[in-house]
Parts: sequence; structure tokens; C-alpha cells
Amino acid sequence: MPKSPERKVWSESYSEWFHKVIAEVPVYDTRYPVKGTGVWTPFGFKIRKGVTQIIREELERKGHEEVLFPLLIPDYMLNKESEHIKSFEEEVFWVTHGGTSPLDVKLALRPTSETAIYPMFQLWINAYSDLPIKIFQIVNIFRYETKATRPMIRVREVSTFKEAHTAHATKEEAEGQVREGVEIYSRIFERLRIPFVRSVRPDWDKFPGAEYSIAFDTVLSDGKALQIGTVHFLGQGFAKAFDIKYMKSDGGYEYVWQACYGISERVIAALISVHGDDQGLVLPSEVAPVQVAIIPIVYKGKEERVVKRCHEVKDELARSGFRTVVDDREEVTPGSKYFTWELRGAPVRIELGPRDLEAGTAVLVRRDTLQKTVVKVTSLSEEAEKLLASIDAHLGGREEKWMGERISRASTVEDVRKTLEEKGGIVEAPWCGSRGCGEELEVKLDARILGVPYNEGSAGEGHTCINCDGKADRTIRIARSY
Ligand code: P5A
Ligand code: ZN
Repeated sequence: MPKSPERKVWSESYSEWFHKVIAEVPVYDTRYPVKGTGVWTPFGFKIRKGVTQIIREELERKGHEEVLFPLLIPDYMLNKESEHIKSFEEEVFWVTHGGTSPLDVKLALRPTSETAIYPMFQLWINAYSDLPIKIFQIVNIFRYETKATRPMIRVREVSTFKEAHTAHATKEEAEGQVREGVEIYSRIFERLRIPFVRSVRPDWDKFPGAEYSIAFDTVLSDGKALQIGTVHFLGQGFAKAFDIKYMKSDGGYEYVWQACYGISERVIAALISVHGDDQGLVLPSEVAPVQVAIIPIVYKGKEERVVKRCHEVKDELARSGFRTVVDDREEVTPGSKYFTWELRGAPVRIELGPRDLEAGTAVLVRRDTLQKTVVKVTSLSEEAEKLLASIDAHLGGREEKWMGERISRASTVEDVRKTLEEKGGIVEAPWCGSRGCGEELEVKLDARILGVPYNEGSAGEGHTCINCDGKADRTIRIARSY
């Protein structure tokens, strides 16, 4: 069958594909007997580590410092900010006993850490010189999700929750921090070649306790949107609830201004989903646990000189900084080794046989298009380097284009419905801005309002709201979503 370099041949059964790939590689084992949890396998953990490494680098580059807070939050702390607790109440797991003795103070498993971290901010912040604070942690959190759970995408133990929390002297600075958070996340997704749109969530869907929330959404192969990260402006709400103040130069006190932003293993689910194909994982080079898989073309492990040469090539590539392995399993045919490394998403495969040894050549196969080239064995490092760069560029361009084709415009409710049904993705339409219209649209279309475009002009101007025919002053984004 000719291999298509285009994205997805499996869009009809995306969910099945996803479950199959994460089980077959394997990346993540869903058989652990607690609903909404899963196990990162050795290979899955390596992908996860590549992703968390990128997250750390991008946050640290902008002055965030890593910390580690306790998992347990006393009930009186969790309850301090009223909007926050109202919304999380039904999602909290509680620890009520130590052995057989009931605890005096019930302890929550953190559903997110505002209420764990901010009481400590209250202790750490006294003077203007204590600000700003910019910290993050990568931890597990627990949410008793009642919607259908899905591996990595909607779990009850989020095992890879990166949360950043900041405190500032002024509103301007905190809102500047929100913009920086958006830029940091954009960089992270760009490095992972995950396309996204950024929307200001509608008021009724913002993070509980926030003044506004900006969300990143991508579109998966089945046309449904997935929220892969959020940045929140918290204003002074938590600062007032937790009494976080600093002394100003005039001797008076001012509550701090705050921002927070979060990403989870959903990003890893998106990474797998947007790039993968019928052969399995396709990974950008930065996060591929193995970048170059070397396959000796020998049968029944014979031809020792070929295997030896493969190991020499491997050592050479490793010295040049590649993550590489020789698949020298005996009693496994080269064909099934190709299958293994395609499934695991190794960007480049090198095939080396007896004839290559004579000719001083090697065969290079790129994972994204499965195209083969023959190169001189002496220039393998340079060729592999070029190929990785070309694959990364191709993945970026391909996903960007695919996503671009799934952002449509519509001017009537019927248009929106038709687009959602026929090609899915995100539909933009003029909106009057009223909550009533937004909520009616969600019901009528069985879809979610993602919000208005972040940082773009108000393209809805001069049109009429698709729901009420009133004057539209903004664009609304609508999608079926996870
Ligand atoms: C921001 C960090 C917060 O919790 N507090 C600290 C803020 N925001 S959030 O929108 O509620 O979550 C951040 C991101 O985490 C992902 N996420 C999940 N991933 C998998 N399973 C879940 N049950 C789950 N819940 C949230 C989302 O990508 C979200 O944007
Ligand atoms: Zn309206």
C-alpha cells in the first residue's frame, strides 16, 4: 500500500486507535484496577520525561523556580476561597482516617494547589522586595471526575500536573505575567509541534476563583477539540481570602495580584494523537526516546560483522549526541524490527546489511513519510541530523495545515451545525456577547463555547449574533470537545 504523508487515515476510529497504540507500544497501561488511573510504562515514562523537560526549560528560562508542596490540604484551607470550593466540592477525594482513628481535621487530596500554596505565600510575602514570586511544581493531583474517564485525557489521578503560581505587586504586572504564561505555553506546544488556538473562555467556564481564563485548544483527528492548557488571571481574590499582603513604601498594605497556569498529561495524549498514524507513534525528535533505531539486516542473528558494524555506527551516533539503539534481538526478523520501531515512533531508522558493508552505504528511513534514502556510511551523523530537522519541520507544517483546515467560519446556527457534523473542528461565528445566547447555543448545538479569540481583533463587528440577531461585537468559537 502506498504510504500517504498526509495526516490520519484512521480518523473514523480515533478513540480505538489511541487505546490500541498506547497499549501496544506500550506507553500507558490502563489495567490498574482504580478507575481514572493508569501506569506509565518504561517507554511511556521516557516520552513523559521528554515533555516535562521541555516544560521545565521554558518555565525556568523565564525565571520560574521549581518547588514541591504536600499532597494533603486541610479542609479549612481548601474552603477559604468560596468560588473555588463551590466548584471543586464534588471533585475532592478526602482522607478521613489515620488507620482506624478518625482525623480531627479532614484532609483533601489536592485537586490543584492554590489553597496549599497561597497560605505559604502569606508567610513568605511581607515587603515589596519579596515580589514577584514565580514558582511551579510537577505533581499528581486528584479530581473525582464524573464525566467518562479517558486515559491521560480525563483521569482522576492526574499524574503529570504542572502548575505555576505567581504573585505580584501590581495588577499590570500580574496581567503581564498572564501574557508571559501564554507565550511560554505557546513555545512548549510549538516545540512539540502541537497546533493550537488560544481563546478567552466565557465567564461561565473560567477557572473557579479566577477573573478570566485563557485556554489552549487543539483539534484531534475525530474533529473534537481538546483543552491542552490554561492560564488564569486571579486578580486579588485568593490574596484576600488568604490575606496575602505586602507593605508599600508609604507604610500601607496592598493585597498581591496573582496568576496561575496549568498543563497536564493531556499534552502527551495530544502529542501522540496529532502526529500518530496507522503504523503507530510518530514523535518529534526532541521527545522521541529513541531517535535513530539501527537494524542489522541479518537472519537468525548470523553475520556477526554486520552486527558489529551496527554497534560501531551506534557508538559514533551516540558520540554526536543522538539517542540511538541497535536492535540486535536474535530470532526476530528485520521486518518485525521495522514494525517495532515504527510503532514506537523512532524518527529515523538505519538499515545495514552485508551488501551495505561492501558498498560503504546505509539505508535511512524517515518515520513520518517512510521514505528511504541510501547514504554513505561515513556521513551518517550529518544525514541523520538533517533528517531529524526535516521531520520536525514537516510535522509542524502538516499539523498546522490540518488544524487550519478545521477552523471554519459560519454565519447561521444551521451553518455551524452542518460544519460540526460534517468536518468537526472549531467554528467561528459572530456573537452578541450575552451569556444567554452562549448557553442557548451550547444546548442547540450540543457543543461547547470555547470563548473569544485571544489577542486578535473582534472580527464579529458589523455582523449580527447567530443566536439572537442582535448586534454582534465579537467572534465566538464553538466546537464539540473532550
Ligand atoms: C492552573 C494550574 C488549574 O487547575 N490551577 C493550577 C489551575 N487549571 S485547570 O484548567 O483546572 O487545569 C489545568 C489543565 O489541566 C488539564 N486537566 C486534566 N488533565 C487530565 N485529566 C483531568 N481530569 C484534568 N483536569 C484538568 C487541562 O488541560 C487543564 O487545562
Ligand atoms: Zn445573541
